[in-house]
Amino acid sequence: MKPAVLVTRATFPDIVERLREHFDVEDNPHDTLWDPAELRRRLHGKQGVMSHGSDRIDAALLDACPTVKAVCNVGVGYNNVDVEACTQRGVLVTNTPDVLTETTADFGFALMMAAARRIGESERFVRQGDWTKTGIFDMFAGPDVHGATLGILGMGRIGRAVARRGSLGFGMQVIYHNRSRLSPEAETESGALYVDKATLLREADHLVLVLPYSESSHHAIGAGELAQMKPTATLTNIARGGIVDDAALAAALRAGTLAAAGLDVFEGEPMVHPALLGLPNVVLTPHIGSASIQTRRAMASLTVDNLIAALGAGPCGGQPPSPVNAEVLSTDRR
Ligand code: 8YV
Repeated sequence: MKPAVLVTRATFPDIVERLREHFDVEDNPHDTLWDPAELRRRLHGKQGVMSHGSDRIDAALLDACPTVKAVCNVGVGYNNVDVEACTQRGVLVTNTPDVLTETTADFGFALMMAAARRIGESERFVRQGDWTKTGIFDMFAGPDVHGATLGILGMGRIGRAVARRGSLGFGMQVIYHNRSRLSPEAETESGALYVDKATLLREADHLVLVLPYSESSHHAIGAGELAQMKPTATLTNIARGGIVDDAALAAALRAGTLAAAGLDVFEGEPMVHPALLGLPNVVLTPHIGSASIQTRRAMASLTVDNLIAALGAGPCGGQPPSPVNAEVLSTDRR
C-alpha cells in the first residue's frame, strides 16, 4: 500500500500527478483554507504532509495524527512548524532553501527600489488621471538607490544575494548585521561590511530585513529602532510579519521620520494594519517574494523530492535533500 499524504494548498497539477505515482494523495485543488480542526481531520491517518506557511503544525496536531512521519514545508521559512515538537516525536521536517534565493532577492530589490523611487504613489497618480501637467521638476522625487548605503539585517542566503545586487549592480556601500558574522571570504563575495545593529540603523539609506522569524526577532524593528533611522531612509521587509511592529512603522511613515517602506509581509496576514493601508509612502505586496513561475515550480518539486525520500517511497530511497531536523533520520523512533 502506498503511504498517504496530504497536500494542504493548491499546487501545479503535474506536481500532484508526480505525488500520485508514489503516494495515496489527498489534495486541495480549490485552495480552500482549512481551519486547525479541518487540517487535523484531513491529516489523520496520513504519513506525510506538504504544508505551507498558512498551516500551523504543532504538538497538538502531531499528537492527534500520530502516523505522520514527515512535514515537508513549501518555503524556506518554517516558523509555522514547531520543529522541537516534531523532533521529539521523530517527525522529519524539511523546507525549500536555495531554490528561491535569487528570486526573493530580486523581489526585495524591486520593493526597495519601488519604495525609494515612489513607484506605487506615482503609478496610482497616473492611473487616477491626476497627471495633468508635465514637467513638474520635483514630482515624486525620492532618494537615490545607486551609490547609497544598503543595510541588511539578517545575512543568510537571501541577505547575501541582496548584498551582491547592491554592491555589484548598484555601486552601494553594503553594511549588515547578523547573529553571527560571515567568514572573510563570504564578506568579500557579498561586498558587505559587518556592523553592530545601532550602526546599521543609523547609517543605512535603505534597510532590508531578511532574518527568520522567531521569538527573539519579534519586533526587532519597533518604535525605538525606527527612531534611530535617517528620516530620508527606506525600510523593506521581505522576511516575515512580526519582525516589524507595523503600528510603529505606520506612525513613523506618517510622521515623516522615515521616508518610505516596502512591505511584502505583515503581522496577522492576510490582514494588513489599517494605518498602513491609508499611507501613500508604503508599497504593499501580498507575500509574493518567491513567486516567480520557475521558483514556485522549483519549490514544489523540491518538496516532492523531500516527501519521497522522507517516506522511503522512491525506487532507491535516499536522503531528503533539505532536512531541517536531520537528527531524526538517525533515531529509531521513525
Ligand atoms: C512562501 C516564504 O510564499 O519561503 C518562504 O519562507 O515565505 C515564501 O516563499 C511561503 O512559505 C509559502 O508557503
